[in-house]
Amino acid sequence: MKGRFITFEGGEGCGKSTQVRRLKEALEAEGHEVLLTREPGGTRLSELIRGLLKDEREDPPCDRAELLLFLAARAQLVRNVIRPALDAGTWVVSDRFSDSTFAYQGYGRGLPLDVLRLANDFACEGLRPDLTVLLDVDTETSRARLRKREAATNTTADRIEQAGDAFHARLRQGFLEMAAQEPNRIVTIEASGTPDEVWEKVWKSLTPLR
Ligand code: T5A
Repeated sequence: MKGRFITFEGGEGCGKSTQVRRLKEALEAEGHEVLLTREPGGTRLSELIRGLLKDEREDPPCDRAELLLFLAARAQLVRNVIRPALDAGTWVVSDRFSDSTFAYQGYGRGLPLDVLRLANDFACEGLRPDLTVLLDVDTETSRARLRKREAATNTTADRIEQAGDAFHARLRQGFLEMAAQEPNRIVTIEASGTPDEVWEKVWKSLTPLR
């Protein structure tokens, strides 16, 4: 039997990575083989591209180059990691996937959605998630969480996190619109509560797959 493919989406600091880790543990406790991955990243090449996307400031990618770099990283991850894992019956949980491209490069940067759909389908060979958990927080909460993390880890915001509030408001709106268009695949969770409160909702949203 093929594995299930679950993705987590949302704006900056919405708490995906925190919830993804808990989900892996919970699914493994139920006896599933689980592979955790993230986008951009998850293969050597894709991690190299991740570094360029997040930190290149001397010659920052223009919007179209940014899109193509995200898609190149995704093509490599799908072909070499996600597909083989699903075929082997492993459940794959990904911290971001295609919806991030529509939200960030489409709604955020303003690239045409019809072009994005075609290019994305080509990159991921038509692979779609079985379930997408959208963690929704307002821009203020997201900024506050990131500031707190930066202070705790002595780091600074990356190139994309530094985009202005209007950009982040557009992509949030984009995620919510996509969720309204595909209610059977995308579950929206209000994620401003504590990690335990959010986890309860995340676990419940998995019921149809388990
Ligand atoms: N991108 C990505 C695109 O533009 N297009 C694409 O196609 C793709 C795939 C990736 C960047 O690339 C962009 C989106 C991103 O800008 P990234 O570093 O992977 O960069 O960034 P994020 O995916 O945004 O991941 P983050 O780690 O920054 O945020 P998370 O995963 O949402 O949040 P998390 O769990 O790390 O939590 C953030 C902080 O908040 C705390 C955590 O402890 C942590 O300090 N926290 C909470 N605090 C209070 N209450 C809660 N419920 C909390 N949950 C977590």
